[in-house]
Amino acid sequence: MALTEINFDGLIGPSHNYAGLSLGNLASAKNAGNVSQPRAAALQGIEKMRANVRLGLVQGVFLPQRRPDTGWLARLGATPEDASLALLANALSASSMWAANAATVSPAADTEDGRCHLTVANLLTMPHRSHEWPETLEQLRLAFSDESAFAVHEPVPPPFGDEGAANFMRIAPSHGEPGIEIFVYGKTGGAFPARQHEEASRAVARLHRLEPDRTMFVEQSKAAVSGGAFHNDVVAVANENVLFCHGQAFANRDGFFAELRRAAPYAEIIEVPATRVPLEDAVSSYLFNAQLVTLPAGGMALILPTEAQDNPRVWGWLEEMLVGNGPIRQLIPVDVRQSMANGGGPACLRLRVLCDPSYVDPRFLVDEGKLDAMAETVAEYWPEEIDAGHLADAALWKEIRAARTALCETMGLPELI
Ligand code: SUG
Repeated sequence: MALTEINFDGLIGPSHNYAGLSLGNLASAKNAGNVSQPRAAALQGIEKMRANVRLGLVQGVFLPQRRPDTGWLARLGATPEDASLALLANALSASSMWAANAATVSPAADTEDGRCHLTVANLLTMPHRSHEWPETLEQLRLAFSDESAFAVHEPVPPPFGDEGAANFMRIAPSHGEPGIEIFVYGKTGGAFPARQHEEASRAVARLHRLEPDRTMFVEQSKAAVSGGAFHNDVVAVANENVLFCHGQAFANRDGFFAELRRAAPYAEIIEVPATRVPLEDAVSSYLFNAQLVTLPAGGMALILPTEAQDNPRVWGWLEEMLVGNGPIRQLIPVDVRQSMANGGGPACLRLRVLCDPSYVDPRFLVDEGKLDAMAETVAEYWPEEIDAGHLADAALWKEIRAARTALCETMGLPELI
C-alpha cells in the first residue's frame, strides 16, 4: 500500500497571545503577560510549511478557529463583553495552531477495515484547549470526507483526557507497511497535570480497530512530566523504523525498548542520554519536538527549532550523531520562535497523516502559490501585536474575526461553526 506522509500545520491564528494558560508548560508560564506578534508568528509558520514543500514533502493546513469562541462562552453563561479576563483569555486562545493535538491518526496499513482512522482529541485538561474539538471535528470531516478512505471519530468522552498525536508514535518498516502503534500516557500525582489518560489511549486504539499485538501502551516518566514534558512529543519522536528519544522519556525504559525490539526487530532506537543532554536542555531547546521526515531522495531529516541550534550541548550531540552515519542524515533548523514561546515547536504545529493525498479535500493542501496567497492575507489582516493585558478590547476581537474571514476566502473554505 503506497502511503504518503502529509503534514497538516495549524496556521497560527490572529489571536495568538501569551496569557500563560498552560500549567506544566514551562515556556507558556515563562512568557505569560508578554506582548505577542501574531503576524510574525503566522508568517514563521508559513515559512516552515514552505521549507517542507521545497524539500518535496506534501503539505496541508488547518484553519485557525473562530475567536473569541462566543459559543463556548454562551454555554458558560457569558459573552465576550461580560466575561472575566481569565475566561476571555481562554475563549481567545489560538491554541488550535498546535495541530499535533488535533487528533490521533492510525494509517490504513494498521487498521482492520483498511481505512485511515482519526479520533479528534478532547483536550479536556486545559480549559483554553477544551473547546477546540467541535471545530476541529468539522475541519477533519471536511478534509477527510471520503468515507471509503477515512473514518473520523468524535472525541473520547470525559473524564479521560486525550491530547491526540502528541502522545502517539508509530514504528514500521516503511510508511505503507503495517506498524506498531505506540500510545504514551501519563499518570497524575506530580506537580503538573498528566494530560493523556491511559483509558483515553486504549479507547482510541479500540475505535481505530488496531491489532492488539501491534499496539503498545507506554507510560511517560514522572521526571519527564514534572520536567515540563507535558506531551510525549517534547521528549520523543518516531518515523518509519526510527525512534529518537531522550533517556528519561519513559517510566519503564528497559521494558519498553525490549518489547519494541521484540515486536519490531527492524526498529532503530536513537537515544540521547541525560548525561549528554540533561532533560532540562531537551525541554528548553525542544530538540525532540522535531519533524523526523523521510526525504523523497531517501534518508531522514530532523526539522527542529532554531533553539536547538542555540544550545551547544544539544547541537554538539546532534553533530556527532551525523558523523556516526545513522539514519538521520540532515538537520534543518526552522524559526518558529513565536510558537515556541508558548511551548509549541515544529512537531506540535503539525498533524501527520499517512494516506493517499488524492483522497484529501484539496482545499486543505498547499503549494507555494497558495502559501504566497496565505502570507499576503496574513500580512494584510493579522494584528501586529497583542498585549496579553489588553484582551478585553472589542476592536481587537473585530480585527481577529475579520482576519479569519479573509483567510477563509483566500483558501476557498467555508467559515464553519
Ligand atoms: O497545550 N501551549 C500548548 C502547546 C502545545 C504543544 N503541543 C505539543 N507538544 N504537541 C499547550 O500547552 C499555551 C497557551 C497559553 O499559555 O496561552 C499553550 O496552550
